[in-house]
Amino acid sequence: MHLINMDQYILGTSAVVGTTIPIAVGYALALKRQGTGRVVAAFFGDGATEEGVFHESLNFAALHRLPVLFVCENNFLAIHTPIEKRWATRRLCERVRTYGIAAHQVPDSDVLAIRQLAADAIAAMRSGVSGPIFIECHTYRWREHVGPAEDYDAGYRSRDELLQWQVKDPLKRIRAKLDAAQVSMIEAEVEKEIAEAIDFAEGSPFPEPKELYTDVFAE
Ligand SMILES: Cc1ncc(C[n+]2csc(CCOP(=O)(O)OP(=O)(O)O)c2C)c(N)n1
Repeated sequence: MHLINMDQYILGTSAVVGTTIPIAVGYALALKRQGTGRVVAAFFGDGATEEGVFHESLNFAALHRLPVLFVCENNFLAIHTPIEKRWATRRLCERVRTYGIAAHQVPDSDVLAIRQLAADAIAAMRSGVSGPIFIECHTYRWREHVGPAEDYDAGYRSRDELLQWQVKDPLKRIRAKLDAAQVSMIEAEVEKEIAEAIDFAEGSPFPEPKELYTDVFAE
């Protein structure tokens, strides 16, 4: 949360659900006016689509044909409230299309399908053939809303649901496409990166109290 790195084109995240969507649209307006040919990608959950600003942003982006790829990661949950208690219909893509935005749904976490859709969408926006494009990716949250624990005893969903999603686990499926040597190479690289990060964290001093004010105010 709160990560911003303009050098890496990361515009920032926010604790307030949905607020990154208009920021992405505003940035896309600037990019279009500057004639950069660049595209913004905005990622958000199904809960964010319930915010008024989602609809305002979609309408504005469609009207001005702004280069934004909207990616909704729909895990059917907003903290502990399942989608059937929040949406009268699940026709999210249909709602988005009424704004004049092409919308695609990927119901099975197929990462290669998502990659292809995103690549085609970005190429179409870069060449000016298309305005904004929307992708809804169905997915599932294995653990609690925030933190490492499981909460299947909290009463808002069942472990059965998890088991159905674990069958289509995208990591398992993409791993099955690689040969064993590639898998062990990737695993070794990841283990090394994690070990280095832990060493760095444990070897670093605690921050000084004055660090509280670093990057809080514009210079
Ligand atoms: C405007 C606003 N309302 C409520 C919250 C409390 N809240 C934090 S996360 C969350 C659920 C968000 O659900 P979703 O957008 O689907 O994202 P997910 O966590 O499932 O990825 C809520 C309601 C908030 N942070 N901001």
